[in-house]
Amino acid sequence: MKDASPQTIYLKDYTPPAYLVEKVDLTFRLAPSATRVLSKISFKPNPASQSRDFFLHGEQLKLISAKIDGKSITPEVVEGGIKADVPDAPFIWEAEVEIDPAGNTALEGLYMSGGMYSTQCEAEGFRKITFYPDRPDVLAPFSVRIESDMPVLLSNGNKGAMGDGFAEWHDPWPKPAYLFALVAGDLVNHPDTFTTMSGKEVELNIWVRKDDIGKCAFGIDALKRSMKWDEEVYGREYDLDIFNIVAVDDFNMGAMENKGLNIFNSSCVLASPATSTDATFERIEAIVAHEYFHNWTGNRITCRDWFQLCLKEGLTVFRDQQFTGDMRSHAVKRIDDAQLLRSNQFKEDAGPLAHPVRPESFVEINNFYTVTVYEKGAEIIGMLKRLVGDEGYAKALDLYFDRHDGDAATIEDWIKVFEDATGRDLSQFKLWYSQAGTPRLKIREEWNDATFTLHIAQETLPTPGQPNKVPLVIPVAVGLLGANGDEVVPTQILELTQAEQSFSFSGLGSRPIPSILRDFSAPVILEREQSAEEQAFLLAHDTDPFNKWEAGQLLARDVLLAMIESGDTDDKGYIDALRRALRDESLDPAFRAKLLALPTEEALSIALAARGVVPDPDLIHEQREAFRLSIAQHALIELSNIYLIHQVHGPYAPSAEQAGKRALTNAALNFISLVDGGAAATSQFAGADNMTQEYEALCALLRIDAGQEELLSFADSWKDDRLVMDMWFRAQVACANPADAVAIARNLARHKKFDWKNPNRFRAVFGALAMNHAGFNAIDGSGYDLLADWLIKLDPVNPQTTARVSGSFQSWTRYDEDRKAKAEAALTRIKSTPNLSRDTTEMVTRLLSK
Ligand code: B3K
Ligand code: ZN
Repeated sequence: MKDASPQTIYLKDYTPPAYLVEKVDLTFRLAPSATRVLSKISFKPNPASQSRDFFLHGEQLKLISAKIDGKSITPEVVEGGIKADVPDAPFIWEAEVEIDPAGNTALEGLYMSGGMYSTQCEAEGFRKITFYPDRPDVLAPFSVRIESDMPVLLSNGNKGAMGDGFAEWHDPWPKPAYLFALVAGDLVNHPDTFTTMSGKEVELNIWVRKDDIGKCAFGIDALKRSMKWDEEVYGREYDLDIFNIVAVDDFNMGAMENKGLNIFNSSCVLASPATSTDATFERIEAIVAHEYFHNWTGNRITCRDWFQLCLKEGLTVFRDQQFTGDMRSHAVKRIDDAQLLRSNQFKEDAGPLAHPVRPESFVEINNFYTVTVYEKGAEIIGMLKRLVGDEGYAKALDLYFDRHDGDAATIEDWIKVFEDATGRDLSQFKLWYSQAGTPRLKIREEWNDATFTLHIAQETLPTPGQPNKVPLVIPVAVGLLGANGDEVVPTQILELTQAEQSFSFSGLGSRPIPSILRDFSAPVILEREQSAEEQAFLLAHDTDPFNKWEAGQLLARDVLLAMIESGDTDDKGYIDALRRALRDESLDPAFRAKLLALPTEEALSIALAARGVVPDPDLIHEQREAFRLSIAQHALIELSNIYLIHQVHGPYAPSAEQAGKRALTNAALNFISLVDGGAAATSQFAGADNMTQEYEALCALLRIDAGQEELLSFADSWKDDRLVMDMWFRAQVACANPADAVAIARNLARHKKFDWKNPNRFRAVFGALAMNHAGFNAIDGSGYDLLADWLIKLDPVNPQTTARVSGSFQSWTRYDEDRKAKAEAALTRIKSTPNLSRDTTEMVTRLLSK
């Protein structure tokens, strides 16, 4: 069977399926290189379609036999599948195919790795399992029988008959094929139960390899908290008798929300204090929640086509963000989300990979599981909520679940429930889904006659395929502060709808200081002249935690930009302001840890490019390091105090409270290490009784070019733990001095434990290299060349991971001519590789398009 050749798919060409599926029966006779899949599928003509062409997707399948209504047929083999003549009435399709799970290194479809079988079908992997209308708008109940001598045999839905060498599963909820899953292996379970709001007891399990059984408790607890939260906050109850999670080592992404059988990258579910950092615990909590929340936003209500991906992803990310905020700190979560959006999504929006939250065309849909679709998709929902208010949002969501349960829905359906629930016209707001690029708001202030006016102009720069932009609806949360720090006008939402607009506040006794875009109320860039005094004032007095943090960031950014652009080393009062904030014990430690994070080199590079300056990665690194040293020297008292006072004593817990303290002390440790030669970090490493303290100390040492002994002892302690060894690989590249980063990555790729076919390990080295800004962008092009070599090597094995990591080149046009020429040569070399996958071809073509 031939794979589909590269072909562009357009949203505007959507047509409903010609045939619907009423019921699917599958039997799997598992064998590593020759698994047989028997399918029996009830089809009926779709009254909503004019077409009577019967086409089933299928790739890399060996057809053994096919029947229609019990009569053998020979289907016509076409590009990407088969065609057959079928009756113009309901009929039964039966087929037997053979597939090769052991040879499936792409990790899409049914594959075998580490001795177990597992699946990944989203977006279009089911067609590698059997012939089927593999599109999200074809929904059906599935019954599955697995025949194998593996001890544990799992699929979606509720348990059916089980016996020696077989297991049957039945999923009563109609679902698209992308939510199908099967797992077979020598696994053990960490069991639990959850009683739903209507009193139904649900069996819960996390299935892992024997050695990992001690790493499941946190994941199961996160699952139970997610189930409860979705009942309490969204009124959503779980709908099967059982919910299974399986941990898999070789997995292309974080996790997958298959109905009743979530499959997780083991790095996103397995945790223990000795082997996982606080950041990992938090990430696991969020991903477990995210996948669970998909049961309603994604599974019960799915997407009509893959252009609507943000319908399930944007909403589910928004829900997991709310959950994390409720479990931990809303203020810190908002800062984290804004940082991620700015560093990754704004970058995507500013480069050759920019695309709308709802793209209008694609070649390979896997290339569109992006930070734009996910995170900007979530921001759009946050804006909607701000615009219609909490009550309006709750009403709209209830209507969405009532109206669309069981549907394959669209963004139009989503917008319509908000319009119907709130009476608001959202036609202009909807442009957020179709217009790519980050809006820039230029702010001008005016003070006149006791009236303060904000003049706001919005502009979005052209992006690929979209030269002309229109004004969007932008909720700008604004509060006004008096000179003594009092809030004279509390937060209100200004609704920007035009290219230029003015908003006045009258009856004020004196000129206020505005706090604009509170809580990061919209995913936009603010462009305004603001004095260092005003920034320091807001850092000290703003009642909005996001803008308080933001003021510190802006102040630091402006100092750093001046250092980079003109060598001006005046810190403009930043260090004093920072010291005051560090001493302020009324501030949450987790929040103070955020204050201590300087803008990243990447962020500075973006900021320079936005000013029309060609960034020099080496200079950015050098100046940022110089500033870090200056902070360490001048705030040493505060940093040392913090390091002492906020140490956590007693047994480790991954709680927000303890994690906040460790985040603060470890942020301080990174500065202290610049002046104490690594003494504190060395002793922290030696005395650590949990991975957060151990790993953070190791990173602090690596950042000052020390820690070689610690690296050895770390590897020795953790050589048998895959996930910890991923961290060992990653830390060495991510924390390396940029001058050494490429050589370190090159050497690590020769290490005997560098299992490059494992996506986690590959990303640990090459994902980390791309994150080492000055290292990856080395002037001699060695970073680009090394990455290109490895992408070319990985592509035939695993196109999806290759394509994803190729995105590391997305900012190549930002730099000087030398670097550009080298990056272009590396990309061209990838593009001209014979038989390059469709995934990677699409990515490098987009990266190279000017
Ligand atoms: N829906 C999956 C991602 C599938 C990616 C396919 N390349 C995980 C998630 O977003 O929850
Ligand atoms: Zn998702």
